Amino acid sequence: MSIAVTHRGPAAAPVPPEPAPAPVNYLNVSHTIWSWLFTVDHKRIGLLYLGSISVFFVIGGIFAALVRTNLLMPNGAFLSEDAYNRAFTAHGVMMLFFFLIPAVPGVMGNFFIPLMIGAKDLAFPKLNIASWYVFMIGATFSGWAVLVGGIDTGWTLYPPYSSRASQSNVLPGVMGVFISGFSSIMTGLNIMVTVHKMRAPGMTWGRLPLFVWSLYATSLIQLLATPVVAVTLVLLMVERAAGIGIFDPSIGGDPILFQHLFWFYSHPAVYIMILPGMGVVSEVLTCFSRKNIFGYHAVAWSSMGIAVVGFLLWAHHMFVAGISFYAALLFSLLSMLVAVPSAIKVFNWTATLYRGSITFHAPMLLSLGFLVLFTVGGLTGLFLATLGTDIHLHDTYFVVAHFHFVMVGGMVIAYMAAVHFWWPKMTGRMYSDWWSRVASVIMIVGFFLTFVPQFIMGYHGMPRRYPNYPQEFQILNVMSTAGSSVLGLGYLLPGIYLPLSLFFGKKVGANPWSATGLEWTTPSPPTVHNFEVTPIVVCGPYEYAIGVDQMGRGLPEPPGAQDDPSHRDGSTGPSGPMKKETEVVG
Ligand code: HEM
Ligand SMILES: [Cu+2]
Repeated sequence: MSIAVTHRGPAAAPVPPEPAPAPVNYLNVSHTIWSWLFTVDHKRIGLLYLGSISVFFVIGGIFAALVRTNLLMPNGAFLSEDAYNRAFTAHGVMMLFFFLIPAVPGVMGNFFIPLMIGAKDLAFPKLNIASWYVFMIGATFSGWAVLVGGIDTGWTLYPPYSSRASQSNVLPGVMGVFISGFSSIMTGLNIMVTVHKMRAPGMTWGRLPLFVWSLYATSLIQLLATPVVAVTLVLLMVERAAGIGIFDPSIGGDPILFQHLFWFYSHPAVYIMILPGMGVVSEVLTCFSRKNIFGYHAVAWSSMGIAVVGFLLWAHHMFVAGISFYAALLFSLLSMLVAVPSAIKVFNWTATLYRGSITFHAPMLLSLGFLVLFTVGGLTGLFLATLGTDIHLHDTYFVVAHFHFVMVGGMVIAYMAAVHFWWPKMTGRMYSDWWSRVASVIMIVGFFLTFVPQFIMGYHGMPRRYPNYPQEFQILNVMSTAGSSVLGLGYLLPGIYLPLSLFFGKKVGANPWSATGLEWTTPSPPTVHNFEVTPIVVCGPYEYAIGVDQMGRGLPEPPGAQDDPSHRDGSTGPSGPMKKETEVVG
């Protein structure tokens, strides 16, 4: 090289400076398909989950659209009665087992737990990638069962429908759910061990972000409840394949036994579906109101309370199944009890907002939506937990509305909030602010339009799982179907602007929301091993009032601060004196 330079002599044009190579991160470190399929990086595994559950969400959504369209006409618009059964079963199985249960733990848990506690990965990286493969094998079984003819038992798989009576693909469907259960157990185990063993110095239990607490509680349920449903599903398969009477009364079995075993898992499982959402909302509400969470310990311990008490209520699904009156009384009381920790959380979130400096970006809009919709869902649970009213409401559209308020209004909205909150960290790009706000509002409005009519028709006696209904319910059904198309549009929009942001979105720095968690001290997207030096944690997770992250470093200017006159002179608020340090962080 030096020879070439002397030859050219002094007249040679200056060599243009080489463009700085893009810093190596977990995305651009390698590009082959194998580097994704055999990755043990928790961040890439999170994205594998994101891709796969998005597909299952779309499949589940298509079946929902079929069901709702069919309900436009009192005698069913186009599906046969049998096809209708298969459509709502496919909807339930795909949405619950293959979207909602893995959504936040599989995507956000995998991606963010290590980043939030200052670790380089989860405790068992290979178990982690194994969990995704097991999940995909289970999904293949159930997905295949659904696509080649379907299952007609409902997602609850009650015998005798599911034992000998059904002519549909019960075996492969159940097999898929059984297999994917192991993936849930693996993820739960991995997260629990990680939280116990891999916290950075100074990250005490009292300094854990509430998202970590909520996933810890979720993991406890995944670990302890999933084996019960696994055993139950094996018994069901044995009965169906070998004709041994376990649950089917015609061959000497006990169908109520199935219901006990099924709900012993599936009631706690509804908390697998909601606790992670509660964790997301705790992060977002504090960040966008620039306040410490109100009652940190109460919120953290109420997650554990829900996880424990959640194991004691299963038979509230069986009040009309002929259980003894005294058992029903007890399960009713215990169901009321679980509302207490849920209410504690709602109170603390609301108190966090009080006198906060609130900005309404998409994650915040969605979290506020969660706060309202989850509260309605939880309160209507109390109507169902009351023995007298449940006899009237059981198996009506009131129940359908109740659980969609908690699962969709609660968890799906919280999942959307999580995606919008952490998207810039995961991808290094920001999506369209305007479109994301529009989509958030459409999701919330569409949700109300879809499910409020269902409360009314359920209360007036329209049963669930029926393909046809008396004329008088048509108006409410048409309203609900119309609302669901608004809701569908709300989900479609992020499916467009989020992928577009990967190419056209503005590049963001380490901490675009000016948030306090350790994950925001890493570059966006994070490097392969997350932290170049192990972070040392010096304070609690939400020190917005003094404006420092968990390592005690100053926060950058929060988004929207320019519009707030109190921030302009730099004398008030955290951003003034801390601003210089910001550059070090960013
Ligand atoms: C505030 C606490 C809650 C109480 C007291 C409560 C109570 C109940 C009761 C008593 C039923 C049975 C109604 C019937 O079949 O007649 C029920 C059904 C249901 N709940 Fe809740 N619930 C609560 C929270 C939740 C949460 C957080 C979720 C999910 C994230 C959820 C999901 C469901 C589902 C999926 C069903 C229907 C299952 C089925 O039959 O297919 N609930 N709830
Ligand atoms: Cu329950």
